[in-house]
Amino acid sequence: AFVALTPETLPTKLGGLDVLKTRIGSDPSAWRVREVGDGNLNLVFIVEGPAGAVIVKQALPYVRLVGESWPLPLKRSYFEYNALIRQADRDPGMVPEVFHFDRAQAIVVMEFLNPHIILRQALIRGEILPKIGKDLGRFAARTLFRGSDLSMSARARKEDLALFADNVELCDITENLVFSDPYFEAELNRHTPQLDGLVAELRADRDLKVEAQALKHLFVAKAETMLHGDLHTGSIMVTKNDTKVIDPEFAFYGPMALDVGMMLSNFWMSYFSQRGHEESGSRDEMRRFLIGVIDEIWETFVAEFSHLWRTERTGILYQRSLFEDRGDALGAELALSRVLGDIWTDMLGFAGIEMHRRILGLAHNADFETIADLDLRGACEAAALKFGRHLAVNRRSITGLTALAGLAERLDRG
Ligand code: SR1
Ligand code: MG
Repeated sequence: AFVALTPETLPTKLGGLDVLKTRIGSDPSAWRVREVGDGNLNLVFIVEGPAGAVIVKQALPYVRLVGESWPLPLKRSYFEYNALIRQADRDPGMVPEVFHFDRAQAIVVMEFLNPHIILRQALIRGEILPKIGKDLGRFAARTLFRGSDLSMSARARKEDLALFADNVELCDITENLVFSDPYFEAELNRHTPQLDGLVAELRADRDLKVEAQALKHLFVAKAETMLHGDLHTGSIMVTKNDTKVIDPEFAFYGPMALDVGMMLSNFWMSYFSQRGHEESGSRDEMRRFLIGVIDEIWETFVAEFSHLWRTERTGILYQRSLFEDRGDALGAELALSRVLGDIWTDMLGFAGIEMHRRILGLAHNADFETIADLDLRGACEAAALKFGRHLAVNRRSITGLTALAGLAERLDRG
């Protein structure tokens, strides 16, 4: 039967595993164990010893943020494990290495990333990270392209579609928390009181609600590739020179645009929160950095996706036999433009909706939550909500990131 680990029981429970003895030290009684999980769902332990350290992550049979009243199946750990090994293959070096997986106990033992910190914390501190845009743009392109029918064999892709189709309960969280709850008075919602007027306006905004549901429609029906599924800045760890993507327990087959949109959204939210973190000096350099990162992620994504399209298109979609092999390279390029155009449009929509749910729904972002002055927090959040509404409703007519940077600046100034 499943038993939740504690720092006291962990050495006895896992001390027999050779892989851990090698990585941490042969005497489990000398291991030091700390529970450090600060996410919404799981237990996370750092286990250190004379030979090194590992992370032990264990799912709980309920949502940690809410408690036992919200049960959540342990099998999410199986999806996380399967996603991690596929991402490691599709973009080597970008996810923590997995050392051990125990399906019954919902435990993944993996590489301890040190001295990495959570990207969201780095952005709140105002740290400039020179590699982040390229690393994340490439990660998105490689994992999204290589998990799809553009690249995989039809059988392998359909088998993975079936494997991840069982991640129903985590998809259900996103379906409710991201796409529906922010737009009505759902029980677990909360928001900064200073936003009351704007929240009422958004909940009465028919165009916005239609777009949110159109995006939910894409989320549930466009089973295009294996997504990370929860690719926000709390799911990324960084040093100045290294980027790692963690926590893919929400993985499933869905629209490519979701991962890209959620990622950019969280950088935009960081941008709008900077005003709340200026106690120790201006954050103008940080603002320029964040706008630059958003550009760089998108440009790198497009460049890498295009490169893979031209060099690795081995799946059943847009076969070379219809285009390049018949001397019609232009046809393949036109198809690429169309695919990227659809990702662009939908990415903007997902980005907008993600901003709303982090300000109006259950699960908020530390970027805003750590702003103690509620008037200031409300002003930052209001700018993000308006920006998010623009992205979601006008996504089909937005032609580039430059105009969006201008709008963000105007809203940020208030
Ligand atoms: C009840 S879980 C709330 C949120 O935490 C996770 O990280 C996901 O973002 C989810 O939507
Ligand atoms: Mg998570």
